[in-house]
Amino acid sequence: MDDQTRSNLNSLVTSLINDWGATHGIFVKRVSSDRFMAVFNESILKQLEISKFAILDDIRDVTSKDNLALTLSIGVGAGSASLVELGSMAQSGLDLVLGRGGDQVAIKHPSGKVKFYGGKTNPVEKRTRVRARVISHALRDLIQDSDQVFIMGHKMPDMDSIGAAVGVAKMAAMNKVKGRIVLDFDEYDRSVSRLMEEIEGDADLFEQFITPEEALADMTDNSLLVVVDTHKPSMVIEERLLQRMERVVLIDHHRRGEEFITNTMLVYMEPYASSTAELVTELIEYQPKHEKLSMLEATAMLAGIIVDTKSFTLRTGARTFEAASYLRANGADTVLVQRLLKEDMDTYLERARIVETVEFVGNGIVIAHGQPDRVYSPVLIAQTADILLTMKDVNASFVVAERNEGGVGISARSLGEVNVQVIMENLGGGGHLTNAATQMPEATIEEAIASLKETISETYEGEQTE
Ligand SMILES: [Mn+2]
Repeated sequence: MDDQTRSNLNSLVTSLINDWGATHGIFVKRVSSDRFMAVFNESILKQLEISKFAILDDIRDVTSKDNLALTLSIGVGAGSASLVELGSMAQSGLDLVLGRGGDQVAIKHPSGKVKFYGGKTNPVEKRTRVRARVISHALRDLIQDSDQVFIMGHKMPDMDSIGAAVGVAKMAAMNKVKGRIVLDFDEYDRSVSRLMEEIEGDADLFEQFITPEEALADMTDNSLLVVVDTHKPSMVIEERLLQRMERVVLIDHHRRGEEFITNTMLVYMEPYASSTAELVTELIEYQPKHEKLSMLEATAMLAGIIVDTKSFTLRTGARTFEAASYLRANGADTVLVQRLLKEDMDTYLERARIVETVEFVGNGIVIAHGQPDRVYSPVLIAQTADILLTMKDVNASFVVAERNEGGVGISARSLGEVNVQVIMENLGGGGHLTNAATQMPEATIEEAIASLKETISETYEGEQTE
């Protein structure tokens, strides 16, 4: 931007933040062009929490009037008498918030507890090709230093998880190292089982899939573990593998939650990407090309992108199409993807029955629920929430249903105006701004709906007082 605009914006932001400090009795000091330091006490923090950090909205709204939407991200350290500890908690809170897409506040306590506020904007695409190349080369070096590469996705793997794993296995092959995909052969949904049937027909590809037990037996100190499509230790297929392997790489597109795989050698987290398969496709483009992708490998990766974007409608950026184009050029079969994703009549009817229970609770928010004493798969619940979102006048959807493990689960979706992540976090869960979930092991459907309604109205109470 030109100098004049720049300096106007600069003084606008500075005066907004200084006024905010003066109103609340906070000491504020600018420490660099885009950073401020603020000192205040617990009772001021309480006030700020009651106001839900309205300063976030002020900065965003005022600057967006000039088409220069700036967002503020705040990390707070609290609950300790040590200034050193407060400082480092504030910094790590800020890192966390920026990793989640910014426009938020994280308040960290010494107990490790974190409270989040805000987060009303969707992250803007700002990752660069340079970073993809740097990561790809770093990963190539790690692969070449390994005797074998194990790849592991999340429990109940979906197309994205399997597609990304197949892509990473290919990357290992491109570097002449053996790649092996860890899979629990009893645990996946129907579309993945159709993909696995196709893969069984391709002996070279199928022999790369192994059970968690085989992986535990075969791993050495020199092996590399690549975790794809999740960053939560409790979500991976075999947690012991994670604990025992020293060399771990993480590739994921989910917004960062509190629970996080630590001790990694390389982390590639891009909440701006549509899917892990998209990220892995870009990484493959920068690998040595001794080996071409096979039709089935390219198709599995494309299926991952298609499922995670709902056929290129959600979270789709220019680079999603570029990755899809690369896969198509390398033989991905779109008709086969369509066949893998076909659904059966029972599932369709099951979802329709849940949709029938829909209730509007205001602000374009709807709640639907499964039948009591009936267990539904988490995938079906999530799909139903997606479908509700395609209906007219719906901005956000919540589906409540009983879970296999007992208690109930809630799956939440939003078009972006309603932050379902914060609502689900208040009920003990997590996720993205537009896609979140929680589990309530002790609740019945009725109780869960009651607490959900309460949380939703609390969220809106705060908005109206502003
Ligand atoms: Mn995914």
